[in-house]
Amino acid sequence: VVTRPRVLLTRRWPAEVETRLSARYQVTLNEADVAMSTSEIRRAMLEYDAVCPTVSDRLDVSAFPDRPRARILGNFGVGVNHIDLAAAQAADIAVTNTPGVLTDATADLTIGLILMLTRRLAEGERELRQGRWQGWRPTHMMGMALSGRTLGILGMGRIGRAVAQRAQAAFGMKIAYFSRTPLRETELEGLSALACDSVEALIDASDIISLHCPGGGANRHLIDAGRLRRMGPSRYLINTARGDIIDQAALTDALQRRAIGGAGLDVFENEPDIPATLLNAPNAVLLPHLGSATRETRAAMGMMVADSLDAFFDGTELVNRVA
Ligand code: 8YV
Repeated sequence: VVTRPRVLLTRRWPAEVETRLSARYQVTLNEADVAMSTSEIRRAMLEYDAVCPTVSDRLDVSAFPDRPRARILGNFGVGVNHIDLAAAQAADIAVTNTPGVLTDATADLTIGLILMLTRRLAEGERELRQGRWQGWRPTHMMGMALSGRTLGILGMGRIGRAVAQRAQAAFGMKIAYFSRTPLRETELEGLSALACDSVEALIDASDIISLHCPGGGANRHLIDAGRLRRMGPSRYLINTARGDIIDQAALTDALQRRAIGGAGLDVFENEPDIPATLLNAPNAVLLPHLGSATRETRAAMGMMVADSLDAFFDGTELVNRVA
């Protein structure tokens, strides 16, 4: 008999994906659905042919044992900064991710955060629910109009462009961007956007700065105390990318001193631990990493991982390979 490859899912996945994977593989589910430790992952690397992690797992170099059984890591998500890709490469383990399928969901949520922040939606809801609303008045809880304002996109990849399209088409915003790799005209897909040649120039040109670059590596603390100071009390910062792109302690301090206009955050430096000083910071909107959280998108992400595993074990070409 041919034994079926052993696959570990480190969290519970959408039911239809678990069902599909179980038809072909010996699947082990993390029934408790709690995050696994790096040492548990290291043990799993010795027992399973495929390990499928998420952003809640830390696969640093210590997660890679000598002579692992695992041959592929099918990451549930597009961001792979929680995986030491060099260690995977050295251990000859393939790594795949899920680009594209979560672009719209993440761009939608980014727009949601922009509206929550500039129109003070969370603040207003808290006031009403807590019985503090004094009734309508002309100067009550005024926010900032988006039309004619400039949205600065840091990282003009798939998600950055989808956010820019929405902001320009739906709200009449101007777009500025900074991108490591210059974009070709065709990649802008009809968007009229100002290319900035530095993060500083992007900050200067923008009313709202939204982060859409990968985390980790050189992007760690790209938004540091100096750049927050440059933003000043009138600009807003949005992060639906990765927590470590911002120096979170410096941001918290800037928010507490009202030294920047505000921040809308879906991602954090040490999820799910959020320091109390950030939890109670004025003019911050905080969400629990919901960027890709629609039923449709999470199912599509899982199916994409399943496609990658199938291709790997069929010996066909591995699209979405990152290592
Ligand atoms: C996921 C994400 O929720 O894809 C990413 O990089 O941050 C989100 O879509 C998360 O990564 C799940 O692993």
